[in-house]
Amino acid sequence: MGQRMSTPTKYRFSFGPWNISEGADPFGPEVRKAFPHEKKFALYKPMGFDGVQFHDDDVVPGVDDLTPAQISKQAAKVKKMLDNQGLVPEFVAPRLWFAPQTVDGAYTSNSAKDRKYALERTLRCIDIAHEVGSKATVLWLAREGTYIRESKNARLAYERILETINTMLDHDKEIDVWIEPKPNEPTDMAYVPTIGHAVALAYASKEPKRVKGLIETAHALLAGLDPSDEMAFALAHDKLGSVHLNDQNGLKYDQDKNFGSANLRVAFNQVRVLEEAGFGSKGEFIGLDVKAMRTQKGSCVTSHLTGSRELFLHLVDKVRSWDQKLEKQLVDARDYEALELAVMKHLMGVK
Ligand code: GLO
Ligand code: MG
Repeated sequence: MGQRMSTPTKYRFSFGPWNISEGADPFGPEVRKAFPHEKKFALYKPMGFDGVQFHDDDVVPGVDDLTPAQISKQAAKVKKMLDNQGLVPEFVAPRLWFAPQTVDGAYTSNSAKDRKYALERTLRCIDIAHEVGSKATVLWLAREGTYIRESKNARLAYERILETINTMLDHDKEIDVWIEPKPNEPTDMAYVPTIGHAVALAYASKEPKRVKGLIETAHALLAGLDPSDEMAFALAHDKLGSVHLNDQNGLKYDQDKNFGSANLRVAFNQVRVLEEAGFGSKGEFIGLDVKAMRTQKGSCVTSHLTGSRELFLHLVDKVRSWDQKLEKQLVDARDYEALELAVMKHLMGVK
């Protein structure tokens, strides 16, 4: 697997308040009692998490209807709450998929008025990130795509996304932009479906160093790609801002399953690639984006989060205890059949 880092990384973990959900899905309502955000913050540390991922309206509910002064006051309140708990706001992402103005996309909407809304909301989001003490904003380009190919001009759409990124970079020099690619859902075909697209946008932007990617396991799998290769590509370009570790059982709706639960070996390889590159040693978080099963009882269910974190740490042990000499020997001999069996036995704990 190449060189091992000399000092083992002490991993820090993050998740977003939306990861503690009430179990609604497109076919049925909530099945668990809602749990207020403020109460969620108190859960992080005891669960072994230090970072909070935010949407802009997780920090400032009803952001569209508030004045800049009101927004700033609420963001300061949340900052204090985080400081009190010793928590770090990892990023703040504009929620550009909820409002009526974003039905046909945000930056790529065919309506100039709606594109203006999207840009203004994004710049407010950057202000919120700044106020709350975060260094990054995330663009999950939820509705930047189409249901039918003829409805938008894709070339123009990519130009509009790039123009937006440049405006964001100008707006606040201290906030970096991380793009979270996803190939589909809620649209049929999304723009920026892979990390390759995101990295190309980064290099095309006016400040390539400040534009990175956030890779989610399930999104890479939905694109038919291997998440560890996607991560390796970003790492090779120093463009991995963060990760959303979870899992996905085949090509269906975005499942956000527990990390490693569907593809243990694929999960092992993600940890292997992150470890080898020393990801996390500069303070990067291991972010989770996992959804509790709707069947799970109780108010405020969190075992999907603690379980995914625990699984990650077990896989770190597996990566660190992997026999690299044997790997080298088998690679040199080009005996990949033996290498495969050795990996599987290692994962199963069989000698
Ligand atoms: C949905 C995305 C979403 C984002 C979040 C942060 O498929 O994974 O959960 O990660 O909104 O931008
Ligand atoms: Mg995600």
